[in-house]
Amino acid sequence: TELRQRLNRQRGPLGLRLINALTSAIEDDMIAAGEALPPEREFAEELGVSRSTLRQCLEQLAEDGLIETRRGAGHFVARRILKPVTRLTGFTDDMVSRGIQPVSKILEKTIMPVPPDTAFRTALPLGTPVFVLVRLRLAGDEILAYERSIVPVTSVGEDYDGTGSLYGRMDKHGGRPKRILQSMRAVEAGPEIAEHLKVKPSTAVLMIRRIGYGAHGVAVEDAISWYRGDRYDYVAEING
Ligand code: 16G
Repeated sequence: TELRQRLNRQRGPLGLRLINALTSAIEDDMIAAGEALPPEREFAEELGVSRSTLRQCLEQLAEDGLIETRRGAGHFVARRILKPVTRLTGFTDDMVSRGIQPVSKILEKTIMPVPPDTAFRTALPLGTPVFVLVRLRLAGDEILAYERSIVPVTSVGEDYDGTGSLYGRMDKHGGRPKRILQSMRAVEAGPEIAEHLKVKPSTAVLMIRRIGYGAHGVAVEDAISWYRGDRYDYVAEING
C-alpha cells in the first residue's frame, strides 16, 4: 500500500519512521480528517509492524492532536477548523456554516460595572454596566475554546441569560460588532486553561483578544479566548 511505501522511504528507527509516515499521510490528506483508521490488528499487518509499535505510534499521534482515540470505537484523524481571519463571524456562525452543532457551557454570567482594564481598552465610561460571560465552546462534545466576553448590558438586554449565540442576541439589541481589532498569540496553556480545554499543561494554545466596535465606533465587546492550537488554523488571503 502507499502507506507502507511511505514508511519504507523514511530513514531511522522504525517507531519514528512510522510516526513520520502517518503524519505526512494525514497532512497530505491521504487519510482525510474525520476518517477512521483501520482496526489495530489489520493496520499493523498492512504496515508490516508489530501491534505494540503501532500502538506506541498512535499514542504519540494522539498526544500531538493529529488523531483522536475514542474508547471502543478506534482511532480517527482529527478535524481541524480552517478559519478565515478576514470574515467577521462568531463561534455559532462558524460552526453552523460547517454543519457542526455548536455547544456552549456557561461557566459564569454576571452583570457588573465595567472592569477597569476593559474600560481602558474600550474607552467605555467607568461604571458602565456590562455582562461578563465565560463559556466553554464545543463542537458537539469536543472542546474547542474557553472564552470570556464582556459586553455592555445595553448590547444584550438585562434579561439575557447567556444561552445561545451572543452575536445573535446582540443583533436583536444594540447590534453585533461591525469592526473588530484582534490579536492572536501562541501561549502555553497554564494549569487553569489546560484544565478547561482538557489538554496537558504547557500545550501550545492560541490566545485571541478581540475588541469589537459597533455602528457608531463605540466598543461593544472586549473578549479574550483560548482556542485549542491543535484544532484551529487561522487562514488569510494576502495580496501583494
Ligand atoms: C467568537 C469570538 C468572540 C465572540 C463569539 C460570539 C473569536 C476569537 N472570538 O468566539 O469574541 O464573542 O464568537 O459567538 O473569534 P456566539 O455568537 O456563538 O456566542
